Amino acid sequence: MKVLLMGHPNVGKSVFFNRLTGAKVFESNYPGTTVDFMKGWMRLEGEEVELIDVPGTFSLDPKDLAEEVAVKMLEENRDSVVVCVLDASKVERGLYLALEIIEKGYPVVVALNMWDVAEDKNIGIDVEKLELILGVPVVPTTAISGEGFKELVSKIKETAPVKIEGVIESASAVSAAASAGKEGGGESAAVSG
Ligand SMILES: Nc1nc2c(ncn2[C@@H]2O[C@H](COP(=O)(O)OP(=O)(O)O)[C@@H](O)[C@H]2O)c(=O)[nH]1
Ligand SMILES: [Mg+2]
Repeated sequence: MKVLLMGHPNVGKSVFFNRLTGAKVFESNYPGTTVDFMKGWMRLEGEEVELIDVPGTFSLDPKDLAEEVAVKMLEENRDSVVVCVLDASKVERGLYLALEIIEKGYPVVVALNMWDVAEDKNIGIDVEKLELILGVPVVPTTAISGEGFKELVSKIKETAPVKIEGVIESASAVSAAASAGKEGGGESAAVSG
């Protein structure tokens, strides 16, 4: 088993990597390219597990060489758990990539990083509702302070692949409940602010 850190550029993947890995880390170029990535090891329930800081990508439909490498690394590591790092202050933008990775059948943990920034901007995210919709663990994190990391790490071995059809069904159910709630004056969107 390996752990892949994936997400858009500038969401905090490298801060995650540095916080999770020990002293032994390697920087290498992806074979045949100048695209570099970091590889290290993290402790997971007493086991040393390889952690890869995958180049940032907006989607699994690559638009440049770095994105191509990101997609290849995902495909070459079928036995991986993917920690999908999203910027909690721009959560809608990152969800598409998370859904694409879930759809490919990888076990995923979603990190809502930059939680401190989201809080400063008064962006409220209903983490439980998002978890209910996605069917995978969702953990608020602030990588620069380490907040949420203990919980995040504990979810890596717990997560399992989910069917995208299930995600679509639960999203429809939640949105139906939200419109019913609105009629009654309630507020049920997963993201507000
Ligand atoms: N406020 C805040 N800044 C963060 C957080 N995580 C990362 N950063 C900062 O965001 C920038 C991008 O982080 P980096 O790890 O290089 O992003 P990457 O491109 O995904 O690897 C850096 O300046 C980090 O210090 C966080 O949770 N909160
Ligand atoms: Mg980085």
